[in-house]
Amino acid sequence: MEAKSPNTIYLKDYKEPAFLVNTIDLNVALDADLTKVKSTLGIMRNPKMPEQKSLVLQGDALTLNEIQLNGTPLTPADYTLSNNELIIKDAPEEFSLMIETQFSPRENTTLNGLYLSGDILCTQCEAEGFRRITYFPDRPDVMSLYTTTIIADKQKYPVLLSNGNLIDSGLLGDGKHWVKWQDPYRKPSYLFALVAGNLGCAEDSFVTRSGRSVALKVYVEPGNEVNCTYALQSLKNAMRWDELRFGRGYDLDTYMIVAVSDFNMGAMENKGLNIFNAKYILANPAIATDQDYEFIEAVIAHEYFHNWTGNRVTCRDWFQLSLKEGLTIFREHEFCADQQSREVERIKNVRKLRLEQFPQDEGPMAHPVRPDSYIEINNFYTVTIYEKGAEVIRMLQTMLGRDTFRQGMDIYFARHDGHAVTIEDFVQAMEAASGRDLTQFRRWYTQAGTPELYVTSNYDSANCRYTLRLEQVCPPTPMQTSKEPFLIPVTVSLFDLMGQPLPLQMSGSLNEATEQIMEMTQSVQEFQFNNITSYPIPSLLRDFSAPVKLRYPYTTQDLLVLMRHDTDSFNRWEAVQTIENRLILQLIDEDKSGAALCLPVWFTDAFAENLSVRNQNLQYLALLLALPSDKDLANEMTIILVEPIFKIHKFVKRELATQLKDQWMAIYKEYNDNKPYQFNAIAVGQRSLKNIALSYLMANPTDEIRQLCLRQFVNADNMTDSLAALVCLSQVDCPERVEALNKFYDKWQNEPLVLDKWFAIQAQSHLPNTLEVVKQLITHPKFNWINPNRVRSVIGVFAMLNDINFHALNGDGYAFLADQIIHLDNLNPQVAARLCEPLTRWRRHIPERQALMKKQLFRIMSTPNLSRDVYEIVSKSSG
Ligand code: B3K
Ligand code: ZN
Repeated sequence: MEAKSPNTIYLKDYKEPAFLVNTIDLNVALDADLTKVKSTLGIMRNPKMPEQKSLVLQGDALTLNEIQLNGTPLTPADYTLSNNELIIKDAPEEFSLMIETQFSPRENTTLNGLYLSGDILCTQCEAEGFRRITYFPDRPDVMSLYTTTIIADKQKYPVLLSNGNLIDSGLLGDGKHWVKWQDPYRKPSYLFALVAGNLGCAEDSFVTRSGRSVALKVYVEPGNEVNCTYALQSLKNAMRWDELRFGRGYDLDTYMIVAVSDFNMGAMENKGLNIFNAKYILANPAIATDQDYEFIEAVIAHEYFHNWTGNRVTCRDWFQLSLKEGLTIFREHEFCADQQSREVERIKNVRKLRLEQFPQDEGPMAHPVRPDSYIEINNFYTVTIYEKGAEVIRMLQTMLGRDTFRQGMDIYFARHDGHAVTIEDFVQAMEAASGRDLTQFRRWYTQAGTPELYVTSNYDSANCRYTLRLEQVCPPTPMQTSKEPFLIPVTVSLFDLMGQPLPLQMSGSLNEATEQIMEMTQSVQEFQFNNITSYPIPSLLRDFSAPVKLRYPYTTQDLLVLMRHDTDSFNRWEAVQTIENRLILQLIDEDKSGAALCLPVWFTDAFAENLSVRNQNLQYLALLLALPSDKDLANEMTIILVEPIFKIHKFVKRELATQLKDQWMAIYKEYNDNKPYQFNAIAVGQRSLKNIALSYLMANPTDEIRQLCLRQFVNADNMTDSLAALVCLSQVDCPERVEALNKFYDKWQNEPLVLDKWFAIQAQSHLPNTLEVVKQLITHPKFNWINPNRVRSVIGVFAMLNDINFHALNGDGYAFLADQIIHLDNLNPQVAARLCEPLTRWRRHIPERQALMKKQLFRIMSTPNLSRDVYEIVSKSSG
């Protein structure tokens, strides 16, 4: 842990490394209590930085045993050793450096560096974990060739893995064995990995386009091999897809993945040896939901795609993080769209952006896709770097067209393979492919904040001319008070009142099409369309063509036409969302003025219309039928009114449940067909529709409906249906709820990933005693502070997904969260820092809540020995 006021790191201070490490030879004598690492570095001066003479190596929580330069031991007079650095002044031009360090993996509860997960020893080095293993220039622009020898007890650790190829192994006398791995590719230290343990292995193989056979190996706790089939299939799909879509093949003979239980995030793309949170590997219908299957496919593909976007071409420094993360999320989204349903995938991606990234852009942690500064880099693995970064890439593809974009990618790989580069290098590759000047587009990388796009229209029927006036405004964000206009691609179509698309002729263009891209470059700009012979309704920002907030004064009639006829599936869904958001906000106002609540007939009728159109993708239909969540609604309000949102949302859902009860029941019966579980788009669609019907029915539950729900819970052959029923029951105070929760616990108490769901469901309940329940849950024998999945399933879920209880006006929810953050910060700062987020959103709440939230932020702030992680978030948020 650090003392207070840690340093800020600035992009403008970037300097190339003074020394390069060509080779690193690691010798790791593993022991859970005391591991010794001998690291031999082949070092030379960076010819580009001749005037810098000191070799600076980072280290963290290490004991230095020995250091030798060209075989001669150094004495403390030859170097400076501080808490975090080992500096050798006046190092020679070229030399070999041997360093021996030691540390205890068992005591490492940060899950950063080398640590124990159960009985498995494993590593996490991104961003700065390698310095917890040995002293090293721990920065991504130092790329080296790694050879790793691992020595360990053979019985405890029969499997010993590292990056690259196994080149040798042997037995030692004292019950130990050793292996030697060599990675033929240069890599930065953040991609180093090592795993040791008693592991089972599920194997498969993949033949590349060039005819090479790659062995695929997924290592798991023995007994879990049978639950890796879907992960392996997803990996093969991802490998094939990257060959076809981007011409990228795999480059080693083996691709290894290890699943561990204790992991700070989803997974890690270490070269040739991914390490995964077991949650994103293990699946069978009884333990994993449809959503779990979707996540597994996405995360497996994401880490695989990093092999090119991240590993082969890596980042020069951590300010460039979105270079690999934004681009890889974009590739992941495209892959998932091709595997499952493009229309559903797009809606899910945009919802995540709106629910998580837009609020970040409005809060104290707002930062550009390429930040200018940070205190703790781990705090910058954000939805802005990832999701907004992906949207920025998507805009390039939209404007350049798929083929030119692909050429840009080819140029990027050809120019930079094997190097550590910048976002600027990426944009230049796109410029080279397209011949376009992307100067203004670069502002998406440097300016934070979500632009608001105000659109108005004018139809001149006499001259058949239609004009759209667009105005962009980007609110100030920390350190950036005024913004230059962005280049915003706004995809548009026009529909007549009957819903027919109109041919477009933008002035200056000869093309006639029904869809065009308006490239907005000014703060205010008009676009004219000629020969528009009937009154048009604009469908704007089609497929969500830019990460902005669109404001257009649609009438309800306009929205109903778009809901029924828009040819863009995203905007059809968007029309429904807009209708519902508006209606709920209006009912909130009416309720405030004391009027009796009543759902307008036109709305129920329109809703019922969607309910009856079932000749479409059922997963998409389920999305159409889901009301905006409390969080969606909160997003629409300047000041969030927690209780009114909760009350009116519940009212609308209950009304729709009651008035359309027969239709819901009919849907439920039609799709509750008891067919054996299958995971494919059609079956997933049927289950989503059935379960949304169930959730409406349970919004106004009779005895009979509760029994039906309980029956689904008990009889389901799969976790999706069983859990959907349990979620419904958990929101109702009834005997069936208790019965189901107990049954679930009895059945799954020894399956950690399933037990996480049991914890989460209770933490998410809207019932009024939930905070008390949550306090009990963190003292439950199965609660475990060291396991991030478990911590998130209780504390994270309560604080992030249970607004009505977390924001209780007595402030108890906030105090509870602060207590847990303070406690956890001593164990795992990365996870503790993530939990701070709900408290940082105080500006959007009513004054009473603001005061209560700030009080807790100050309390955390005044805790001695805060980690850099928590310090950064809390100090930036409490002002
Ligand atoms: N690159 C890792 C994230 C590392 C996070 C470090 N705090 C996983 C991913 O984005 O694929
Ligand atoms: Zn990633």
